[in-house]
Amino acid sequence: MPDKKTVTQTTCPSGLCVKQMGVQYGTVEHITYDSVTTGLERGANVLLPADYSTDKKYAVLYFLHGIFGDENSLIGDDNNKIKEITANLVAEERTKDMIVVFPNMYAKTNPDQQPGFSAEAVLPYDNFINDLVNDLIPVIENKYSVHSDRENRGILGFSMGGRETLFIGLSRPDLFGYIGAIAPAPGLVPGKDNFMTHVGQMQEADVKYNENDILPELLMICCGTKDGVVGKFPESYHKIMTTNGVEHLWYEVPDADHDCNAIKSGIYNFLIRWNKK
Ligand code: FER
Repeated sequence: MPDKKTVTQTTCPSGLCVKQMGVQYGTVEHITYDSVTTGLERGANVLLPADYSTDKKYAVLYFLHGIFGDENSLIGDDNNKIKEITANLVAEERTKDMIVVFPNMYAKTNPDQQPGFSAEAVLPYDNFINDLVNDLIPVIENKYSVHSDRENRGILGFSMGGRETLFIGLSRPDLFGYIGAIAPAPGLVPGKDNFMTHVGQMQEADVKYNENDILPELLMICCGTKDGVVGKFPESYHKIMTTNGVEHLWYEVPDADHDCNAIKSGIYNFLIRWNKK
């Protein structure tokens, strides 16, 4: 079983990123749902395995996009190899049978609002936790044949999605047993970068679980060594967690920028640790 404390394979093996003979790859369907949280109809994409069957129950991975993205960003970019890596790892029985949900993370209540680098413009991202918990998860669990326990509910995010993944994962360990942040963006805690000043979703001292919280099975953070967008912010989250005694897995992806190489590595290392028990 892959180690939950160290990473030995920092890049996604290339064989997992190509179509293999005898393996079938999933299909994507677009859904819409009425979001009470936002008062708007919202969209999501769902990657179903090729042999999806209501005779079985699947784990669910929620995969959150970066800033300015939407439900099409991650799965619509073939460089991320999401269909390939997921189906190949399932075929090798190295991860769970799963569906992957790609939400639109900009949970705005004003239809005219646009994302950007200001405190006000990022607020809808911070509101996504409410849409996810109260609207999207119930819709997914009603519509698809899926498990609904925390061991079978994972959350993974890239950049802005990584930051929200950490926020959601720290806030709701009762809901998510597996949590992964790929190159998480600044702003989880107060800080400043070239783009803006961040008030912080929480204080550094609160980047931890409460005494009575159930702890995640996996809390992973990774980042490319050449990330030119979020730089050392992911490492700073690792350091804060270490200071606060939060058990987690931190690793760097050699030579990766803020790009698909970090994403593929993160998917791979997350999924091989989210395996059958
Ligand atoms: C920031 C730097 C990076 C920030 C967001 C990002 C909201 C997100 C980047 C991405 O999603 O790719 O200061 O502030």
